[in-house]
Amino acid sequence: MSKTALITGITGQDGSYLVELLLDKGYHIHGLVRRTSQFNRERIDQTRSQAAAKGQTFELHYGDLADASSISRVIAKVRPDELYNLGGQSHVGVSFEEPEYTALVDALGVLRLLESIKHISPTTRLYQASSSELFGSTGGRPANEQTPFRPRSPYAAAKQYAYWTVVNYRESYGLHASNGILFNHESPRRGENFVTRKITLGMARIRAGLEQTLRLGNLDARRDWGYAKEYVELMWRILQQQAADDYVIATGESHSVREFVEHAARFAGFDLTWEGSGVHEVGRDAKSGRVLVQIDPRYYRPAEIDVTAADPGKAGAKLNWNPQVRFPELVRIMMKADLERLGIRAD
Ligand code: NAP
Ligand code: F7E
Repeated sequence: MSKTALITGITGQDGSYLVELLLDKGYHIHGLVRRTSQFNRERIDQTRSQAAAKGQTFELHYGDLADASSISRVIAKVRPDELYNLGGQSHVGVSFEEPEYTALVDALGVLRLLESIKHISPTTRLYQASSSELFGSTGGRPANEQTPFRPRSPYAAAKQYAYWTVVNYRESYGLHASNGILFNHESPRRGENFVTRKITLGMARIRAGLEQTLRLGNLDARRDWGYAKEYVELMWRILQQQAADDYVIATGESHSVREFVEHAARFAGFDLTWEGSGVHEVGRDAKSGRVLVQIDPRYYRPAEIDVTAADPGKAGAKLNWNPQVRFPELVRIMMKADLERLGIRAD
């Protein structure tokens, strides 16, 4: 018999890939969506039409992670076999500007889901979108499931509350609730104010003559970047395990923002060279002499994580995790998509 999944954050990057995966597996899909002044369902519109054409269930329900009554109403109605909590204020930089809202949604949101599951639908399995931000700065040492947490942003502090609440409800009430501690994962569907997408979109727009320069913050931050489309498969695998547990998901390789810019620029047809230092550093196209990249201190954060590094060994052994898309291929996929969106053929 087909299973039923409820997804919060279904309109986001990860939600949109997860829904495609679960529909392929024959799931009935329900998604929680916020009321917005304009529809923002571009990432799932096509999938929804395809599901309708095949007669597959794909229903959206208004609700908000900040609104407990909407959550319990939807859980009581859907009684999902699996609940994927991908919703939330996901921008670390913005969490310094909106710390209270971030806590309300990212920390207390999962508490509301767990309370509803406990009372209404205790056999529902819950996946919580935890984050590598929990680890803070590990000095370049690869973090695994045993590494202590040291959050460095309101976002990370909220995610830490959520993480431990999931563990606590598992241990106290026997719920099947798991944390996927995912390192950064990107795609052509990534929000435009995350650094990877900002770079690929910016380079494509410069190439198309729509913009002059790309303004960035800390070029030397390093991240373990993987491909979102691959990572959602792991969310599903985590919920198929007999026992609920917590897993680090990452590629095991870290690269700098600077390297990302260099790869993206090359793909867009530029030959980038760096000059100067600090806020005066610029990236110049050696062929034309044009400045393509400038530093804007507005994008520096009050507290930065200089390097994230991961040891995804447990997921490798238990979930058969073996990432296929590595850094250069990820940049290529994103750059190609953004160039093609602007009508520029890219190979
Ligand atoms: P995203 O693209 O920013 O999507 C976030 C989703 O959450 C959107 O659907 C958004 O709805 C929804 N949302 C925001 N506030 C909400 C609220 N108050 N109530 C209900 N829904 C709300 O994020 P993502 O990259 O897909 O990430 C998915 C989850 O994984 C997030 O929780 C994020 O913090 C976490 N995470 C992401 C990464 C990563 O690298 N991508 C790594 C680790 C963890 P709207 O469309 O209406 O804005
Ligand atoms: O920043 C630096 C910035 O905003 C990456 C979220 O999905 O992954 C994501 O959080 C790095 C940081 O992602 C700009 O300072 C430089 O060091 O793309 P980001 P993030 O903060 O790593 C984690 C795992 C999550 O859980 C989050 O939900 O890039 N950086 N210049 C910049 N960052 C941005 N956004 N914009 C810049 O102009």
